[in-house]
Amino acid sequence: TVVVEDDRTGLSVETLKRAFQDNLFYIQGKFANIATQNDYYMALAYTVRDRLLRRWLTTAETHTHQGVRTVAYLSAEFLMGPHLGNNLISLGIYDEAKQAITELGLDFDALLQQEEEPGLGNGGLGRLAACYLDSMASLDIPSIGYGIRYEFGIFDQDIRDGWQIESTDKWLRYGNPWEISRPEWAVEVKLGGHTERYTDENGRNRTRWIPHEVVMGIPYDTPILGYKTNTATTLRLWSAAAAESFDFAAFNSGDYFRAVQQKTVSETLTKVLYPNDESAQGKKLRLAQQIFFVSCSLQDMMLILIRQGIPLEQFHEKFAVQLNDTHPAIAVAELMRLLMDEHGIEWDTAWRITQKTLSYTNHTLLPEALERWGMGLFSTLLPRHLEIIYEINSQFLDDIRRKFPNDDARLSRMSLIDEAGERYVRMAHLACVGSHAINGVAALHSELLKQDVLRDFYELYPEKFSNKTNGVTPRRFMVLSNPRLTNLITSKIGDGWIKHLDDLRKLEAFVEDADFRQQWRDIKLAIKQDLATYIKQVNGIDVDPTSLFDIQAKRIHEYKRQHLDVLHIITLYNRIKANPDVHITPRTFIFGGKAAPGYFMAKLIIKLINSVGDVVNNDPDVRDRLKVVFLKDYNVKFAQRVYPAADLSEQISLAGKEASGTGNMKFSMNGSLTIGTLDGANVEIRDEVGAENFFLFGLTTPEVYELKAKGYNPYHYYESNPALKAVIDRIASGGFSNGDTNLFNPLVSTLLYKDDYLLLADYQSYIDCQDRVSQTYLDQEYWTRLSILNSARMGKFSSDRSIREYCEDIWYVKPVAVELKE
Ligand code: 26M
Repeated sequence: TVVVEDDRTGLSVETLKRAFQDNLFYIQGKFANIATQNDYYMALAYTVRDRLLRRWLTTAETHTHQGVRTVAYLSAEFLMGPHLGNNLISLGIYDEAKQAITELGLDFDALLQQEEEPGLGNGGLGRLAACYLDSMASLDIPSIGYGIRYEFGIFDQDIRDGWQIESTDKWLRYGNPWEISRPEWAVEVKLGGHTERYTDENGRNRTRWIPHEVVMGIPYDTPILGYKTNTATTLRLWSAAAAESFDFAAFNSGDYFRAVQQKTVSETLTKVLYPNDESAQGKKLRLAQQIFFVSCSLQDMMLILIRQGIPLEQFHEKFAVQLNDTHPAIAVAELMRLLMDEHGIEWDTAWRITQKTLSYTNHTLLPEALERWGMGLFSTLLPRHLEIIYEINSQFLDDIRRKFPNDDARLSRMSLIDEAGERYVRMAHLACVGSHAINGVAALHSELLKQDVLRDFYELYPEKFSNKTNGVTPRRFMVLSNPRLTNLITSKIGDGWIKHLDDLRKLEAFVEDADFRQQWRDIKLAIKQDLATYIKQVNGIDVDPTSLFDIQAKRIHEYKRQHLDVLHIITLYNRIKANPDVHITPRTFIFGGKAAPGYFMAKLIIKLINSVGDVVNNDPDVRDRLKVVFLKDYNVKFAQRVYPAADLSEQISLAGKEASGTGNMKFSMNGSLTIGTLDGANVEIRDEVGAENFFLFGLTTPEVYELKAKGYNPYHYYESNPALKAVIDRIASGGFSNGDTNLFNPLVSTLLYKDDYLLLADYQSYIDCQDRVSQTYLDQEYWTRLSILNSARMGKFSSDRSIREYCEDIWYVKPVAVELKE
């Protein structure tokens, strides 16, 4: 008998080839002889999407019919990375697709590289949201991600003359095969205007909001297929459009141009992602983006219930809404408003529903990153929300008075309104009051929240607080990004570890197997060779793949201390200049990361890295023992190639500043060793891998507090440490700026006279630790053992573990199996 598979669902190589050619013709509208690389990519993408659809629609139907509680993950950012490779892995047809494409005479890896990633996030927070969607789907948790469909994501970074140059990220230029728009489920969002009281038909006093403008939200859905399961959840991103029905007045009066102008104002709302992480400036458009996506999302959830005839009094039984930092914290007031003003529910009931529905994750300890909105701006844009916040605040302050009588200082510290000078709405306080659960993202961070940033809230509601240490998905950051290591691991312990990362412990049995160690080393070397080829192509720099690849890849920020890494490079350079025959373990220093466009000091750090590179890479005395490379335009697609290539991962933030970090986990899983401080999740990584397998340096958090309390004087460290002095002097005297002593002056004087992030205090400890790293690398057998043990002991840092904890302690949701009908 001849069995012919359906072209849209069949998974055999033959069927994949047929479907691919069919899509090239019917979707892209091209004969093969004129098809571009992008046409081929699109044809493959549609071939894969077809194979997701049955699971996707069946998942939605199953969750609806079972009436289960769904997690709604609200995030202003989702940094998804390319979809194609990940979906092939989840479907379990990566090898088949590769064979099909190869047999058609095309370059499969080139097609994967063709995908323009949706860079709809800045860094860690956005990528965490993406890992959590993957884990929720993989664990069969009913879930939906809600966010913003920015037309321009995080800017593209170029380097010119050593400086960062930004350009717009036109990710939608060639279309997006992964999304389906659902204009029939559009909703309206109000902005501005004023409020009015009225009496409803039942004689109750109600409030009505007469907005200044109305914007439409159009949902765009992307399927999120779990790994080797039938569950495919949804990422629903909102795009702003003009409400056609709204400015009728302008149309009717014949003011066609004003009506069209109004349209462009509406559509600017979701034009662009704000590129600053870790600093909150009160921009009106940013607040408009927040209320826009939050209101769209909450209305959408309500419509889902209303369509099924479920009363909104059960809202909290059907949805657990997670607030990814304070960016969606306006949800507290918006959920209250929708329940009361739009659906007639009484305050007390609405408040119970709101608190039971919402929970809040904090991602930062930096004071400058805490969001607050100026009262003028807030009341102009959200007059009704301000009234609701005042009422929440008045009841909240009464609560505090009952529990802490006669404590005015506490009242003003905790109030939702900052009244110290100019008045502000404090979004973290709103999130804490309106949620039943508050969590930090690593053990240390959660402790510091309780002792410091949210101390008053902890004293008032200790039961709300918990820790949920971040995790990352091993599907994208091992299986997809490191196929060679994946195959080696699977050949030894089977493939169960991909869903149960704790199983990696079984690798420990092979640490003493010299053959296995050789294979492990060979793989690392091959990956480093690939990256060296890329570096040669893009940066024009020759790097030695056998040298120690020392990588720091993350957003550029003073607290992350990329410039401490640079101080180490210059220290080694000085040793060489003092004695060219000095023994140096050859190293390649690799940096990647974007600076916020308005963050001058971060941009100057990029310039410094490139300037030091120019000198070190070209000085014959160095004899190629040191190379410094800045990889431009670091993004998820590129990160996947970088993590597997590292020998050493730099996690060197000042203790008490990095909430968790997640790059630290991705490097370590791929067999990199870590040099790091006791900050964020580094503490837990070190606990897991063992202190003897982790290069620790630097002050602890209590030591940092102590030093600052007694009066920190960076200049003292400069004066009393000749090596450090020589490093700073070389920068200051123009050693990396052709004698120009002005260029790096802002950096030098900040270090000498301010040094908020204690680089000079941690310098010697860092250098000593780096010297131990260099020594250790000389014994390749020993290094390999440590590398294997690092991977083997990273099970805890799967985002599957994090999601299980959220489900258990915060969301109260259980897995739901999805059965595919014939
Ligand atoms: C705020 C206001 C206006 C514009 C942008 C922002 C903003 C955007 C992103 C502020 C912060 C943003 O991200 C912060 C972030 O990425 N934090 C990181 O979160 C990770 C996941 O929990 C942690 O691992 C990192 O330690 C933490 O820095």
